Amino acid sequence: MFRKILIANRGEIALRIQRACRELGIPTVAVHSTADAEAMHVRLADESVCIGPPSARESYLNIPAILSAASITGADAIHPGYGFLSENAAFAEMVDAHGMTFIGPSAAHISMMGDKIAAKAAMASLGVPLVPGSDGEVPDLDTARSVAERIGYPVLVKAAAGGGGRGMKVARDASEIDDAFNVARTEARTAFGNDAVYIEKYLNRPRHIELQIMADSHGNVVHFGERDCSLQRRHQKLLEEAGSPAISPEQRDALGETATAALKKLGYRNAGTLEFLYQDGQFAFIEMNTRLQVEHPVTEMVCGVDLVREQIRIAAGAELGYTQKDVTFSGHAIECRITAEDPNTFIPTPGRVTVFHAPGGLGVRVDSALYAGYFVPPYYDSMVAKLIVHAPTRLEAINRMRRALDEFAVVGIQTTIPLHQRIVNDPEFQSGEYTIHWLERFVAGG
Ligand code: MV4
Repeated sequence: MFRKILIANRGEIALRIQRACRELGIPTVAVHSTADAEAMHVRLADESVCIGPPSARESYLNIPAILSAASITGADAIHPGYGFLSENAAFAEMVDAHGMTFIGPSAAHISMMGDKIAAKAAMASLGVPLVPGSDGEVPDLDTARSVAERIGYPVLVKAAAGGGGRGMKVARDASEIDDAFNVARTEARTAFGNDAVYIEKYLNRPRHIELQIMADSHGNVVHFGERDCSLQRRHQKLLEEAGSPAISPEQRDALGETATAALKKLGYRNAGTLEFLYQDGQFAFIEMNTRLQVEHPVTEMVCGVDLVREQIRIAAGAELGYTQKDVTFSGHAIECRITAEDPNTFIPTPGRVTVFHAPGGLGVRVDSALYAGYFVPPYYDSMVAKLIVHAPTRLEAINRMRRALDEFAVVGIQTTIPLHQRIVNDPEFQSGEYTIHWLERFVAGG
């Protein structure tokens, strides 16, 4: 097992990782920017190192500073959390080159999945279903036009280096393909320094469903079921559920079997999430995330597993120690991502928190680094708390979430708690029949 783990992150996820380390008896090192000197993740760590000024580029993304901090403190492993350096293959490689362990997949797998064309080619060759589309990169306009004619409009031009909604252009008919292709290409070149694009059939009303998997370095792979992440606004998730209200246990088993077999053949290691679009009873793989995800707690609640603990054990070379049939699903979990934003305009609201009272009681979990007196800095992501509930049925989980949101008191800054209350009180949300477009319309006022 590791001697000491450096956590290359901040906020609630830094606390989440510290908690897993503490339960495993592993000391932790926190790193922080000058703006985060008073942050909870620094207060709760065994040791901390200041790695730079407020801007993330000079602190949480500062690879030399983070590697130096690890080396000075004698850390032998680094957990990247999500965001920041978590999907940076060069960083993973450098951690290894410095004789430390990157808690995550190999640099080669991070880099493969970072290229959406390579990721899709790998998954297709292993029997995972894809959205109809181009066979790899679309190099020129002529190819773009013929691919679009073959699969039928509307189509979506996507950047190979994109993902998470960046660098996509829809062409509704043949009159739009030239512009979509040219604009997507130019944007991809400027945004990612890689102008490779590909084309998919545009699905008009899918759900966004993702599958959590975990693989050890001994060839064992299990899945922990799906999460429904369809409730997004501008590619920011607001609420996630496990399981999906649209998926049956049989569909979950079938998808899980295909996905785990594929990742086993790929030699993938550590935590990973396969993203699918689900429409008309069909799953289509679109991307794979090679990190721990923000919404991992809903999976933990229904499976009764500590995913961060598993990541650490696996990175240290341990075997999973169980098989797919040992993974069971119990009840329903919902997460609300609470941000320091105006709930109507979504403008960030940094400032001092004067009162912080988190809800509690049976089946309620709050992952947050807030405390009364804390100043929410303006430099980073505006998410300040994740409220997760677990209950035997979806209806009970919704009622528990309504109760927990009512109990939550944050004074001093505006938060999106009132918006979450409106969502969970809405009959359409309660019906479970929503697509990726539902929330945009809901926040726009119907
Ligand atoms: C799509 C799609 C429709 N058809 N691909 C957006 C984020 C990125 N991960 C993939 N995205 C989409 N890909 C095809 N072929 C619609 C979206 C999409 C979306 C996906 C998931 C959640 C919210 C979304 C909002 C808008 C568009």
